[in-house]
Amino acid sequence: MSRARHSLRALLDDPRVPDQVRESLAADFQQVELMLNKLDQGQLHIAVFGRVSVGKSALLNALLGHEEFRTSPLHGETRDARAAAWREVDAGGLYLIDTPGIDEIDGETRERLAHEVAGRADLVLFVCDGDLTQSELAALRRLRAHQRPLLLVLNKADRYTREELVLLEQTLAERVADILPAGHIVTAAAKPGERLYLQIDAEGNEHELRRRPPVDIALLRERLWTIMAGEGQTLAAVNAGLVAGELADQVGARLVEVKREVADKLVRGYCVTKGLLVAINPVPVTDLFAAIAVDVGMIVHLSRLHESPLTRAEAGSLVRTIAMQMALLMGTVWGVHLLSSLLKTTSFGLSTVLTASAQGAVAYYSSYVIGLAANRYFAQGRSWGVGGPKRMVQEILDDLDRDSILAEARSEIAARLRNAV
Ligand SMILES: Nc1nc2c(ncn2[C@@H]2O[C@H](COP(=O)(O)OP(=O)(O)O)[C@@H](O)[C@H]2O)c(=O)[nH]1
Ligand SMILES: [Mg+2]
Repeated sequence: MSRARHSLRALLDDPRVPDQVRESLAADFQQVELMLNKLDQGQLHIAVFGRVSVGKSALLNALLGHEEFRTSPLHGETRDARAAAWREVDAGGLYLIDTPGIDEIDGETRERLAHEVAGRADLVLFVCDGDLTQSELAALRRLRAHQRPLLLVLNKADRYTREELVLLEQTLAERVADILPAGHIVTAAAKPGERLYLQIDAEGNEHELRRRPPVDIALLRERLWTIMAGEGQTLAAVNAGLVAGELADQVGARLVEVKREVADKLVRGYCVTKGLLVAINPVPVTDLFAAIAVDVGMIVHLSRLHESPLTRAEAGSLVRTIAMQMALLMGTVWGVHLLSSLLKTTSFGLSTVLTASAQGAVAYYSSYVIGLAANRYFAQGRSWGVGGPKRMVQEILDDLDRDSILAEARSEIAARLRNAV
């Protein structure tokens, strides 16, 4: 119980969860908060689930002892999930949750609701009123997959004779044999309909009488009491732990994704800086030094993002390793870089901006490759992988559409230059 609570709390307070992720998971986090409150207050939730008109609302009313939820022979009386405290059992801690029928709302909403109900409920009463349909079986399987404790309630028992009921129970037990453990089926009559009875009086005259058979939820009530008293809090804690686990997986996946996005933005930012630096700087040789300084800064920044911080010296040697492979693999581009760097001093004129941005674009491109390679290196836990740095740089170069990146870099740098002048 306290383990579950701790893991939930830890997740909520984890400073590594970026605001962006926190926002996109806001709904889930809210569920965690609810779950925490539930645990703190020792709350337990029992939810009904099932097709429309099987008597879900009626069943909860019967348990509560009053007409809390609206029931109707018409479709769609219950529109969303609602809760009521079941005080008879526990003063304030136990809630009964009514839900719409799984066939009275559209597919997407149904999935969401199923997920919500399954996520919140500590026990699900899957209600049916006869043999199970394919869609009921599918829904039952889905709940089971959520590892939710389930009871199958066969309601409207008053509509069957004793013999029919025995047979029906057997059929149901076989159908759900692979979904539910034995003994998880309970019969009930939440709101029996009127029946016609024949009464013969003292004179031997027949009278027709309309009577309602008595409500019969004794089995279900007894079952619920036992479960709640015996394992209620354990169920709640297990449930909270499961939700926390699911959430941790989701957060983990989102973190990886966001990290990739942030890293890409970061790399591009440095690329533009470097491109601009190279384009603007009038002294050609210092271009290269300044450019390397930018790359080193980028690597240090990336290493922090990956929570594996490097010193500038270490980052410098990483840049050298990658740049060396690049030089070997694409000597011509580096040649152009140097050449254009030399050319720049002599090409002052109308086309300065264009020439400068062309050189800047090359610088941008080389930084981009360095950034991608470093990123991969960090993502792999500071490893180049089996083929070493050469293979990695080769793969990155092969994957990149050089011309479009150069064009993009050029227009971006030219735009900034124009703004700057
Ligand atoms: N014969 C009989 N009818 C029932 C029983 N429980 C509910 N009903 C009727 O079934 C209809 C649907 O009930 P409701 O609770 O609104 O179903 P829900 O859509 O599952 O919430 C209503 O007309 C109820 O009176 C029962 O145990 N026996
Ligand atoms: Mg209802």
